[in-house]
Amino acid sequence: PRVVFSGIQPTGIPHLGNYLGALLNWVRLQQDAGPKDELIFSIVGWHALTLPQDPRELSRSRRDALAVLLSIGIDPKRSTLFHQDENPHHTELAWLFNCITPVGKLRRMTTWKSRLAVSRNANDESEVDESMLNAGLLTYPVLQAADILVYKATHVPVGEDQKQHLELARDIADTFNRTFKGKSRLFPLPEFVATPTRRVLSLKDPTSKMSKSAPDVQSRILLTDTAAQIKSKIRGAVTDSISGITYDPVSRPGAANLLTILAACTNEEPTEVAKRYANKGHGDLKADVVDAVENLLRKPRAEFERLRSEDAYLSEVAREGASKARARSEVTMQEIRKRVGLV
Ligand code: AQP
Repeated sequence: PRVVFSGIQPTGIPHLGNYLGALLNWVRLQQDAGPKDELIFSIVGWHALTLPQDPRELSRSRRDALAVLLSIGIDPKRSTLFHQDENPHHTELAWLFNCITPVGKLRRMTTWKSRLAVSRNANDESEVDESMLNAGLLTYPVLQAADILVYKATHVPVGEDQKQHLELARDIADTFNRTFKGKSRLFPLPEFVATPTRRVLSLKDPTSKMSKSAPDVQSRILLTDTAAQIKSKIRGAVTDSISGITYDPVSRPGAANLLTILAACTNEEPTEVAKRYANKGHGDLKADVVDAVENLLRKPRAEFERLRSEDAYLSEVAREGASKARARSEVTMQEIRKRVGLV
């Protein structure tokens, strides 16, 4: 049987990239799961703290993330849905993993390198200085490994941007298995589960991914955006001035991104969709993307609006989810503590 684990940061309302790149897969895996498969989905509050967060906003985002996951169809009776920060086993295991992970490996993570690149730009090309960055930014991939392995997860549906971190998790699992040998290897090596839509790009800068933390709110479509907001954001998406539509992610990333989004909505390949627009303009493509995205988001948005005022229900789901998660990970932690000698 499979153990599926994935997480999302409570850093704002999830966007179309989160949805098409990861969350839609969570729902599909839940639908297709066999009776013995386990599904564990987490809102990873501790990861959000690697960047400065306003406490009141973080608290709201945490709750909103839960409501969004329920509104897209995660069923708390079938899946374990919980707040990571309500299960201390994640940080306990992260500490043990920190003690077997070379710093050099963490410095090679592209997420860390891009943080250094950002500080370099902010500093006007002056020397890159690690002292500007907190240690959490360097070590959070280790916490991610703990998030996954504390449930001995076998399958991890995440966006392509997370692939390198998953490789690290496999590496850490393997190091632990070899360092602390028992009768059998303790951790499975978790597998990446790809979605058909690997990467949704920013509507304003189609060379970077759509992101919750990008300053320009027009660059992303939130799962709770109204029809009017969806229309204005897609109409304003950056494309190019070449006539006719082709799928060319390298030289026409803006148009390719719109084709990717439309293809995800219609369950097709972007190249197939492109053929229909070969003799049409960006305006025609955008009009159809507006309709397709609105159709996709209409139901979850209405469900979110209904759920967001259901305080008692949301608290109850979170409480039950955390309790199930803790009971589940305690079993793994007992084995781990025994192997390392902390008994
Ligand atoms: N643009 C994207 N395209 C495809 N998948 C994406 N994911 C994120 N952005 C895209 C996937 O969504 C899941 C949850 O992401 P997350 O919130 O945990 O972290 P993130 O990758 O850091 O996402 P954001 O939106 O960019 O958040 P901020 O700006 O707060 O860092 C993951 O599986 C991710 O791969």
